[in-house]
Amino acid sequence: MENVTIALTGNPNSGKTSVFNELTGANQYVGNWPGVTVEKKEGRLKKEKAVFIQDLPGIYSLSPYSPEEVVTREYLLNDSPDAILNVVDATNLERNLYLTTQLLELGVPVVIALNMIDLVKKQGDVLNTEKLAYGLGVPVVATSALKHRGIDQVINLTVEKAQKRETPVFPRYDDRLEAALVQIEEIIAGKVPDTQIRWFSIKLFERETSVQQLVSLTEQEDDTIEEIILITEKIFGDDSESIVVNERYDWLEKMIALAQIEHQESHRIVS
Ligand code: GDP
Ligand code: K
Ligand code: MG
Repeated sequence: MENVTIALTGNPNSGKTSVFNELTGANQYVGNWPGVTVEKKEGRLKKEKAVFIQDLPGIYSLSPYSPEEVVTREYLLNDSPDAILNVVDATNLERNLYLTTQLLELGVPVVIALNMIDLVKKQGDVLNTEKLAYGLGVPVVATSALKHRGIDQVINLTVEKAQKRETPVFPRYDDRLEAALVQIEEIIAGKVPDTQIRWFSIKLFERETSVQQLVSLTEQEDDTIEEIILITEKIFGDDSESIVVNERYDWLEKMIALAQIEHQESHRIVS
């Protein structure tokens, strides 16, 4: 088997290190507080040594504001893992899937481990993993790193997606925002990796300075992008960063509605 590298990514305390330990047989420290893993840790899949697993620092967003965000973001953008295994705390879907919206924009295959599913059950809740997978456009597997459930299934799927390099369809937002993003993409095409163009266009729309520095644009191109942003801000009556945040939450709301099912359907659900 050819080597593949899989990046474990998710919010702090979603269970990344627990999943890492399950997969690799390692014994990394699992702590019930955020920020335990600031450095990356790499291991190999127990049953298939050609699969490298990278445990990344827990983050809430792909912004460059905390050391964890910088380490994780630089790894995901520059070290090109073959797939992202996004560990999601199923008891806190909205906050966790907010990061997912950004991971889907990186041009890397994504598979979701809907972790802590034992706690969801304990609370008497049911989640429809099939509908959620349909909405997100990526596989979703209910897991419990604590009870050793779903881990084999989720890693097998992730390796499969990594081998096929099956990249997700990123979330589509309001047409008025999409129009701006398409125009920015036309300007930066060829100046950023093709697979990451969506991510770069959104970051430039947000006027993120660290990304502006990464893309070499002429002064005129810079001005054109600023014009596009200003027009869009006027249309929305909001600043560009807030526009993106609101669009992400609007999209998430629909995803969460898909996941949370009515009781009469619950007999069809496997978790
Ligand atoms: P990380 O910060 O994402 O690396 O998360 P950890 O692996 O350190 O886990 C955080 C806490 O959640 C620890 O107390 C784990 O034992 C616990 N944990 C991890 N996965 C599960 C799970 O599936 N179910 C339950 N109930 N607890 C879990
Ligand atoms: K932790
Ligand atoms: Mg950890």
